[in-house]
Amino acid sequence: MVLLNEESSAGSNALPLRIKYSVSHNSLSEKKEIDMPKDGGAGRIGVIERKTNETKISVSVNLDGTGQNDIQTGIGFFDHMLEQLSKHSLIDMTIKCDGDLHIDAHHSVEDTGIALGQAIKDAIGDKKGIRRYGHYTVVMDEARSMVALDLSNRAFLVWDAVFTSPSLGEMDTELFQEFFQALAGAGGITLHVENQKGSNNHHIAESIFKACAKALRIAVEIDPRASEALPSTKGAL
Ligand SMILES: [Mn+2]
Repeated sequence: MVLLNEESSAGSNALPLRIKYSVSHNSLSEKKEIDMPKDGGAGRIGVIERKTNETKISVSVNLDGTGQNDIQTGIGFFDHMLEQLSKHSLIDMTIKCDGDLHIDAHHSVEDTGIALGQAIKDAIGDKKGIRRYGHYTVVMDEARSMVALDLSNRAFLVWDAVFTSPSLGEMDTELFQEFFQALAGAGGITLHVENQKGSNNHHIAESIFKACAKALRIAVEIDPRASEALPSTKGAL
């Protein structure tokens, strides 16, 4: 279980931004304080530490960033995709995963998706003012992918993408669906992924991650016309 408590929020001029969070897993429990120096001290931040017998992961995100990232999962192609996710969403991301790659990349990819989803969900917080929905279509040479998402707190993945190559680098292509399933599940995201065209597997994967990034950017942004409103007629999200 991870509890996150954002002590300093947007608008503060104090630097560096201090985040308090506590982490507990199994019988272990620890409390940490992290300094995340950010220009202006503003930002919606999520910090997750996750440790199992299979992976040890730390993730921090700033939704109000510029797309800076430091990503090391031990899986080159996965790093390349996560860098796209950060760069094109403008969400700053630090992702470190130390996983059981001697088995295969499955646990590392899935658990990174879980931790990233949790971090984004925590950073969004009460969802007040966000646009909530986002969709984008990205072309990359012959490939075209569409991602539509709703930060609904209802986890749901619709996956429509087929890879003809079993792997890209050391990453099995079947793990892309596992990643987005984990991201949607932990992030409370209704997530539809559709690859519409493409033959090059690198292009298919990359266009999906870029489309997800652009859709996510739209959805997490504060709508200036409704910055104090919860985007739901239900009154809860
Ligand atoms: Mn590429």
